[in-house]
Amino acid sequence: MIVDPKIIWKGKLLKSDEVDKQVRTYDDVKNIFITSASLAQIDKDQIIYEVESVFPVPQNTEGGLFVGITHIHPGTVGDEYFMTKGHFHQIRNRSEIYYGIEGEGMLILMDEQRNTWAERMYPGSLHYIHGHIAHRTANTGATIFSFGAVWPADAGHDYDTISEHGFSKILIKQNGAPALVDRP
Ligand code: M6P
Ligand code: ZN
Repeated sequence: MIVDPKIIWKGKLLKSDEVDKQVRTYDDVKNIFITSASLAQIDKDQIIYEVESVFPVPQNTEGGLFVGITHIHPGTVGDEYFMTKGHFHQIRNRSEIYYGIEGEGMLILMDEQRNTWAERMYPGSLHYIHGHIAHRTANTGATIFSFGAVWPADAGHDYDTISEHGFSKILIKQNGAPALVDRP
């Protein structure tokens, strides 16, 4: 038997019978930025990023994989680039693959000792995110930054650790270029 694929992933298009779509506005994620909302001068409905995902197996299926694409809009809050919330995996040892598709960005990584570093992302760049490493992405370009992701269905997202303590470094626009600096 020969059948058509159930998922099409072509550039920044992810197509399947059921694509889950999440839209994160500034109002949804304003707390991830150090810059206070009163100084930010940014519309609360401004879209910061969108995530489209396909879940071929139920959540928490051991051995299963999920696939998704994230589109981060261009812009800054103060001098902080638009970015994702970022997370550790709930099951800490679960790894993930990120893959640059369009535009340019940065992958910000932090280990459990709070050491933070970053990798440039661009079309064709592939990033193996080891278990026990928190990950967040930022758009450092002037156009939409899109990247793909593949992660274990049972990894889960631990957002709480990040929303409590943040990453130890933040990515800011300094003289027009990205700089990773200590969180004030
Ligand atoms: C990638 C994957 C998803 C994640 C998304 C946005 O597509 O890692 O699991 O949801 O990025 O990142 P976050 O959930 O941290 O906002
Ligand atoms: Zn993840």
